[in-house]
Amino acid sequence: MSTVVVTGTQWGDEGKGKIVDYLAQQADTVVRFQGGSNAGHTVMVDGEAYKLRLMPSGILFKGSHCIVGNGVAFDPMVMLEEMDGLAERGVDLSGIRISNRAQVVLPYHRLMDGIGDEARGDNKIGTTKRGIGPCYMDRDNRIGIRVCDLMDEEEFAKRLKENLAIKNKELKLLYDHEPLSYDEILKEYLGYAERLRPYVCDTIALLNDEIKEGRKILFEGAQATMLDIDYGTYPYVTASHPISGGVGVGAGVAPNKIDKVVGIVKAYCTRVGEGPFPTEQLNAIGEKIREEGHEYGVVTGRPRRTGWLDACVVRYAGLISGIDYMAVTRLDILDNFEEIKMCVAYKYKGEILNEIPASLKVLAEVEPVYETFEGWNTDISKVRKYEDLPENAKKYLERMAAVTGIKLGIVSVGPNRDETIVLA
Ligand code: 2SA
Ligand code: GDP
Ligand code: MG
Repeated sequence: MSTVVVTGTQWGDEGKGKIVDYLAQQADTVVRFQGGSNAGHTVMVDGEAYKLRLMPSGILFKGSHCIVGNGVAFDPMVMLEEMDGLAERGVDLSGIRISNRAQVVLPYHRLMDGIGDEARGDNKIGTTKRGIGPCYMDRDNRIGIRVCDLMDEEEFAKRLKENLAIKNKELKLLYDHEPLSYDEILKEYLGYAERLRPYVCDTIALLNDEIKEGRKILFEGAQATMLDIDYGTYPYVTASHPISGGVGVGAGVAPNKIDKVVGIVKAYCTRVGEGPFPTEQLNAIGEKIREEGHEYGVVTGRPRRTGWLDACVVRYAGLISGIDYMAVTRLDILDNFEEIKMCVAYKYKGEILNEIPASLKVLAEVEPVYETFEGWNTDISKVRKYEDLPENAKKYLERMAAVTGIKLGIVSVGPNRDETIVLA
């Protein structure tokens, strides 16, 4: 391994945090390249849960560099909260590096995300309300405030004044909301700036130097392919690029510098927020998956929607991200099912579709073509070798590899580091 990208293949929460933490054992540096505090990655170490949002999941390894790349919507308040929580638990924070080009999330972004999404009524996206969409909107509108601006008191004060004048007008006009206080935000953010200053640097130069030196770098995707702003179920998507190509724009590392791409595949499917989900099970099976898997949002606590594995979606992710091998997670959650289904194709108006339809109207109406597998009805959490998995579990995995066209590399059978099977 020298440069590896980890990307989610479904609608997020596949267990990327666990696999990043597992792979980070051999990495020198772990990098976030998109998204922000909307991510929720739970990492278990020695039975203790660490819930990370903005912080790269490699933080639990002493000495590793943890980079927040330029493509991240950076919320200094959340970052400091996380840093304080981790420091209290004895985690070494000295490896953190924050890009001076990352866009800063401000209070008006969080506020507008919340009221803006609710105001869409039936068309709401169901965002995490962490201000991610509005922050990227300001970037694209070329009025965003970057970390380098936050580090320059005069520049920050000027830009905040200009932006807040616009935002307060919008808040009043669109939502009849009272204005936010310039003085309060200025004071709050200058306080953050002082605390964060030692960690801020040009991460593009740093990363490219590290690559030249042959250091091992892990790029940690948040969210997933089907939530990608261009490749996902638009408009029910996040505002960034979780696909492997996101590394180029979000970390300043060229495509020819990437050695491997790992796709994380949950053994079934979940989704939080609105939007089509062809294999969703709005029935007792869906409830059983949710309860066995404790499928609730890490950031918001929202119950996740649940359903069978959609191999069409994983195949699509493989294509877009150039996935070299997959890490299948949470196979143990299916331990107590008599029957397990896998969607291997979509049918629309009686015809088999070869591609994931762009039109959400079509996607909402496709009929999943299922294959049914016998369950294994065994506790697999203690299995450490592929050959020791029950035959029915292997049949399920091998069919998954065949339908998606992606090699099987890792099988995860529990949240802890050691509950991991690596295929030779
Ligand atoms: P946003 O806030 O603008 O990114 O929301 C847009 C859509 O993206 C979805 N999204 C997510 N889906 C799954 N997990 C996410 N992270 C948290 C977690 C979510 C939580 O790990 O559990 O705690 O609820 C995540 N982040 C964004 C979101 O649901 C919208 O559909
Ligand atoms: P992420 O957003 O992709 O990092 O995933 P989340 O952390 O939001 O959700 C995945 C959850 O599954 C976390 O609570 C992990 O600790 C847990 N997890 C990861 N892999 C496994 C596994 O193989 N088995 C079980 N039972 N839990 C797992
Ligand atoms: Mg998550």
